[in-house]
Amino acid sequence: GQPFIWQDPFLLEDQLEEDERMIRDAAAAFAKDKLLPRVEQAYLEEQTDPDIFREMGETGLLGATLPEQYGGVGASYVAYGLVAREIERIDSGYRSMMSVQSSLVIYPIYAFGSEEQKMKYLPKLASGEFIGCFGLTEPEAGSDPGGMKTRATKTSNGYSLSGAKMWISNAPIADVFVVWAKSDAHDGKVRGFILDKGMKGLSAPKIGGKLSLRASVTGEIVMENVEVGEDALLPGVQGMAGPFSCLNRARYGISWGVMGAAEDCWFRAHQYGMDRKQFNRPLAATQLYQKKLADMQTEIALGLQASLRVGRLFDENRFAPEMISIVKRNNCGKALDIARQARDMHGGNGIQIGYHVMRHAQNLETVNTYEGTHDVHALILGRAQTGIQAFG
Ligand code: TGC
Ligand code: FAD
Repeated sequence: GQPFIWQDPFLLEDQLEEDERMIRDAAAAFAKDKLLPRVEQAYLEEQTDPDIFREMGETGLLGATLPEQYGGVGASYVAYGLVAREIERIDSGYRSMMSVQSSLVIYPIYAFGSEEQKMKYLPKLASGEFIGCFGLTEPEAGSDPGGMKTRATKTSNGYSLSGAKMWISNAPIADVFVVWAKSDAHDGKVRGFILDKGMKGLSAPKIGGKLSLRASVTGEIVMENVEVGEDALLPGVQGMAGPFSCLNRARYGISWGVMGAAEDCWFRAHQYGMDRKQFNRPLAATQLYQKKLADMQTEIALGLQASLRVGRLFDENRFAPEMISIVKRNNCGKALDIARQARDMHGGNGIQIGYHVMRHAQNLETVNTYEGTHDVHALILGRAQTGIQAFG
């Protein structure tokens, strides 16, 4: 019979295509060589190194699903998920930098942009020469982004944008800002605009003092009558379907990413339990410790299979957003539980930066909240089952 591989209980490895494994291996090597050596200092000092974007770009990890003509490698969405898993094995903040660039900046320009916009932005975003950010959330519109106040007002040769975005990943170091605003020239419908760093009236102050996701810089986007031409408008989409179709991709990637963070916690807790002795025996020889390891293994194996299934459906263009809500919600919630358990299983050492588990647990608090909170995804699924919308 088949020997049981405890680290890969359902033989996920067998279900991947050769080119998916190659991209995954490149991401894993990059994560180990370039990200792991930096993460502790970055986290402690709340410092984001912008060079990481160029290094990710060189390795083909930004906009990997883009066709080659725009600077991508035409990878599958399964491959994209595998990249997220490898990067988040190191830190959720690094995965955030990759996801925002790939799913929230490159994707909308590719899907909804003009040919001129694509040629101007996509190759440089894919190489990491440009850093991008995505402005949807506002101080008073988080779970309900349709309640945004940012406005685009028609001018003689374009638009004037005013408003404030909050909690925006990459914003303080961004060159390119994909911003969503209600446009008076389009019946107040939400439209997407591409803004460039340095435009008059545009600023992106850093939000300091985060106790989570400290290796990824977060900021506001403040727009005070920012004047743009007609060429800043994303022509191909209007309404909330614009930002939501980007979120579908990012949320799907997150469902893989958090499993990487959870695996890192699981493997570290496993090793710690084998090495550490109390009462003259390894911690891993106790029933309670083994039960926790079994729970971690089970949830991670199930979560990865679910993400793989959604990824395959994504690649066949047969996904429904509710499928993504299931895997985003459940995998984030399980990963957070696993990281908290792993922290506990490390005893006092578990609070130290060098043991990595508490950093993951802190990061996963953010990941459980952004891109639709755990409860908001429950309400999306509740609506799909009952036909009754319980949001407002
Ligand atoms: P609702 O009435 O449901 O829909 C409004 C319009 O949008 C369309 N739509 C979608 N289209 C594609 N994909 C989806 N997933 C879609 N969901 C909705 C829908 O068809 C409709 O279109 P139309 O043409 O008929 O108008 O919208 P609602 O306003 O009632 O929405 C409620 C709710 C809760 C589902 C939604 O607002 C929601 O998902 N809230 C969570 C907000 C969120 O996820 N924010 C994320 C901000 S970005 C971020 O966090 C980046 S962090 C990334 C990182 O650093 O890694
Ligand atoms: P709220 O919507 O105020 O929610 C607070 C609580 O109330 C939550 O528990 C929520 O589940 C609950 N709640 C809300 N509505 C309901 C309801 N109807 N029924 C029951 N419970 C409800 N946004 C971007 O646009 N771009 C980014 O790049 C980005 N990056 C981020 C990076 C970080 C580090 C963080 C923390 C956030 C980021 N976000 C970004 C914003 C993120 O998407 C929002 O924080 C998230 O959508 C939740 O919105 P909120 O913070 O306003 O919380």
